[in-house]
Amino acid sequence: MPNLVLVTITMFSRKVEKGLDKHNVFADFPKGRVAFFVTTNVHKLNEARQVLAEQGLAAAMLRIEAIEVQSDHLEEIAEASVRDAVEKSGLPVLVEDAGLFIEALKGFPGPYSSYVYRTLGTKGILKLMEGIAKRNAYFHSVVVFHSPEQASPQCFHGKVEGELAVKERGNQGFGYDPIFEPRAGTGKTFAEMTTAEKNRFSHRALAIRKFAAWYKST
Ligand code: ITT
Repeated sequence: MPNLVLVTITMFSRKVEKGLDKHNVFADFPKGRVAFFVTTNVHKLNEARQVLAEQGLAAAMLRIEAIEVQSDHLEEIAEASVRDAVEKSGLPVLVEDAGLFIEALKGFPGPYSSYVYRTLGTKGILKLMEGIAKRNAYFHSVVVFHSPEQASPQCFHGKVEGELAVKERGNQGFGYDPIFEPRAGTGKTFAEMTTAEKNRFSHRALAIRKFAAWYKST
């Protein structure tokens, strides 16, 4: 296992060192077990990394072009990606698929959150919601772990209920963070919170904590 980890760190550092704060990414490597997180999103990695560190686990970003199937279910999308990532890397890996589900829009954008973010963006969502008083929404995260030794992927879910803001607020975080206020918070949007604050409430932190508990027990 240690050799495998070292080889992977070298591959990884060549690909991502430009876009990332080296200290953040590499700080936890020597601590013990490593979770290889297949993602293109540095913010997701950073959030997961902090939660995993609380549990004494290290996180490494693995940039693999894993397939993303079209489906109405986050779990199906994440499972297909994780199987593909294990096949391509030969490593035990973690994949996450998340989405924002808006009740007044019958769950839209949900599993299409990535496409909708790239096309309509947060401003487009606010436009669709203009004049709508019922603003409840939730984020759902599905974290899936799979490894070459495992028969089938293991799924962990996290959900956070909240409200859609009327205007974008805050400049931290990413994606829909400026327009989402978690109900359990103090009225701040996720983008008005530090990563540590967001991790107290977020869908991703919940799912990653469930994964960490399971991973440590295996
Ligand atoms: P991957 O490479 O891990 O797939 P991604 O950014 O495409 O990174 P997802 O498919 O899981 O991540 O997320 C779908 C979209 O939902 C994404 O484009 C984000 O804009 C948004 N999203 C996911 N999690 C979010 C969060 O915690 N806060 C705000 N927006 C989020």
